[in-house]
Amino acid sequence: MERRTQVAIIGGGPAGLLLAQLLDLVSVESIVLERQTRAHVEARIRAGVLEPGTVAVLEHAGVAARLHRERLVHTAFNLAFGGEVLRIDLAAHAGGAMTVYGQTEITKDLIDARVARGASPVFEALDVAIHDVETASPVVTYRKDGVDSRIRCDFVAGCDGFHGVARATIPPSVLRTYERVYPFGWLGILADVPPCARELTYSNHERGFALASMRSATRSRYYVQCPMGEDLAAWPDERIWDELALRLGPLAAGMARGPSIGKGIAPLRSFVAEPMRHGRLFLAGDAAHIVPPTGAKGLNLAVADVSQLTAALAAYYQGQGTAALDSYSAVALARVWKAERFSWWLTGLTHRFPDADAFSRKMQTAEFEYIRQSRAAQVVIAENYVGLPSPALA
Ligand code: RFL
Ligand code: PHB
Repeated sequence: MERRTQVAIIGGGPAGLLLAQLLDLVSVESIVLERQTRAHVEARIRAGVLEPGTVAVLEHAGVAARLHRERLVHTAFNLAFGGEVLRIDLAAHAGGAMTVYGQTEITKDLIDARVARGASPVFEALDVAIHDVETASPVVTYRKDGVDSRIRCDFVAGCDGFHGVARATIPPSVLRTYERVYPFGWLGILADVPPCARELTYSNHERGFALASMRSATRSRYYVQCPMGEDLAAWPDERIWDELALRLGPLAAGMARGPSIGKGIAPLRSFVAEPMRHGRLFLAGDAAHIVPPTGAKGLNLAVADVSQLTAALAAYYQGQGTAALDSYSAVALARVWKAERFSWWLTGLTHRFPDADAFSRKMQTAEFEYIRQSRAAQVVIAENYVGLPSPALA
């Protein structure tokens, strides 16, 4: 079977689904190919904290009604270090607030919106392969239910995450990658218990980093730093709760414990692929870049990428030429590298590195002390956390 569309989108995560939804609004046709089942995509537990700019894009896309009903708005978060807690006031220092609303819920809202428009993603699309992106007429092939299919298109959007096929389509001679793998991971637990505090706390403790987060007034999300390659079986719920109690200290005094409804270990990595475009293939989201979750930037970057890509494709189809498509990679990378820097820096401040010597520890302490005393330093953190302005999206 052969079909034709304007943009073939590989990956039905938040980047791919939102791109399809935004393209609809500018009358550009697309087809989303997703390897997993709908149930699998809707069950993945990932991000939880959205920048104001991300919320604005979701509003524009017409998928923010439930978000507005159910979200929590946070005007500050806490940094804890050596028993001291410092509140970073996002409203006072950056005039903004973060939205707490799970990526899982955004994904469900986006799939519902696509289905309502009669444009459901193709789930369980296997063996997706991208061909001829250096020509004016790329082709994407895949197999579903044992049937081989082809999509002829004008452009391909690679929104298939870090382990997808899109980035691997770009010849190694063209692609340059930059990477830092951290010697630890985050062990996350989700539980239907009220959060221990109203705001998020990132804690640097001698036993390792801990994060107290949430999804709602009745659902908590916590993380603890664990060694790389750790076995989840070594972490029964009680061990995680005990570790959180130690690492969060007095903040966890009122921490309610309960059975986990989701648990997993995520490695920490910084990664950027340059350029984010090859011929008629455009990469967006985790397919092009990964940040350690410490700055809560991954999903926000994915949303910024597809928002920019939509504007560039709309300009092309409205007869304004290829200038915005041609500058997509450079403009996106300028934004990406700043988020990479912030995520890397906040990871360095808040985690215990196994190879850290006494000097490195003193540097961490001095840095925290400086932030505590300096309004300017707090402003820097706040403006990065709520998201730097992105002129291309204005
Ligand atoms: P995704 O979500 O990985 O989606 C990619 C989709 O592509 C599909 N796919 C394929 N489909 C067809 N053919 C193939 N060959 C395919 N290969 C893959 C996959 O099944 C999937 O459905 O990438 P996307 O859309 O770019 O979205 C990126 C975000 O998911 C990611 O950046 C965030 O989750 C990162 N992140 C956070 N970001 C934030 O902004 N704020 C946070 O608070 C935050 N916390 C987190 C996070 C990520 C975490 N983990 C698990 C890595 C916390 C954690 C623990
Ligand atoms: C989350 O709630 O999952 C979360 C919050 C803040 C982060 C990362 C993850 O920096």
